[in-house]
Amino acid sequence: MPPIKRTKFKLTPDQLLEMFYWLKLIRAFDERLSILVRQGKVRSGVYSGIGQEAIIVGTCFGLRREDYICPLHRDLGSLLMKGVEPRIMMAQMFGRQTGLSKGRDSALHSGVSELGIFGNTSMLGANLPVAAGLAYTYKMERTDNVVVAYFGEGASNTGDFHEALNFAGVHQLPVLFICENNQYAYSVPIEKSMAIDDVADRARSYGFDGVAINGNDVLAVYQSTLGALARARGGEGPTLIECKTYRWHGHSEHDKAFYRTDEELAMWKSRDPIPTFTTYLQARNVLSAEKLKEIEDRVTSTIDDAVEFAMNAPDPAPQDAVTDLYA
Ligand SMILES: Cc1ncc(C[n+]2csc(CCOP(=O)(O)OP(=O)(O)O)c2C)c(N)n1
Repeated sequence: MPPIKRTKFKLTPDQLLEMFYWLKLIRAFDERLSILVRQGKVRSGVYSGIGQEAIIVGTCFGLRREDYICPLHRDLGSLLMKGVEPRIMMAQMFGRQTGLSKGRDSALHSGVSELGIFGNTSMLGANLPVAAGLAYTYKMERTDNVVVAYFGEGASNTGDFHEALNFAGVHQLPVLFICENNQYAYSVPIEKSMAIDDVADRARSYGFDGVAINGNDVLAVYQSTLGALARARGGEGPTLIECKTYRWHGHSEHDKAFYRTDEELAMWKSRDPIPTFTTYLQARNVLSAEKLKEIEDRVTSTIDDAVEFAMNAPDPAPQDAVTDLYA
């Protein structure tokens, strides 16, 4: 199979700044959630995506509203980028009546069909056959919409992953499989769960391409995504993009991650996607000191507003517990 061709792209300064805003917003959202958990204000499970933001921004930036995403527990940022208001997302995390699921489930399973967001499933890998099914629908409907499904390297060891990729390969479906390889599945390091180095290699068994890229480089992620989107929209089938990254926090906020070393964490923090992109923008005179302050202020006020909204939002009413259970 020939290697995937590099996709040329050009982003305007405004688009680059928009990417930067999203990186900062998603980071700030997760950071605030982490504090709220420690304060006992958010009691839902929180699975921080800090350190992995470039994957979400790079993959969501080129999407249309009609494209579907199938996010996982660490991908709250993808819901924001797909159009969920930060206030509503925060109310969801607080389990409020004004949240996406109206306070009736664990905060992580909400979907929004009008925005093209499939609700996360708890069973690892189980979102992938659903993604393939959605892509099959798009193919049957002869639209050029695409499905983007996220999963960890741990989930790539489940049967559902292999069935989904096989089905997508056989039917040449318009789906992007985005692996967020953050080196650990809970406490299990990748070398204890896989006998190969790259999850991307698994795609070839199912008749399509896989690439392994630097998941902390937002432009590299965007570039690979653009190519994969073009192939999917053009009827050329799926792509697996493995984004190598690292999660800075434990598996969830209650996990102190004693199974890894301080040196390892420090090494990955030195590859933080945000300063890398900041330097890139400053070197090209896209991000002035004033613009940086403006974006940081906007991020802070958006998060403050979201928290205030969520803190003051009503709890769900007991009598609504079973509303909407049946279609
Ligand atoms: C089928 C299944 N097995 C085990 C679990 C428990 N579990 C939840 S998250 C997780 C680790 C996930 O690792 P990975 O897929 O690499 O994603 P990450 O959390 O690192 O982003 C495990 C083992 C589960 N939810 N589903």
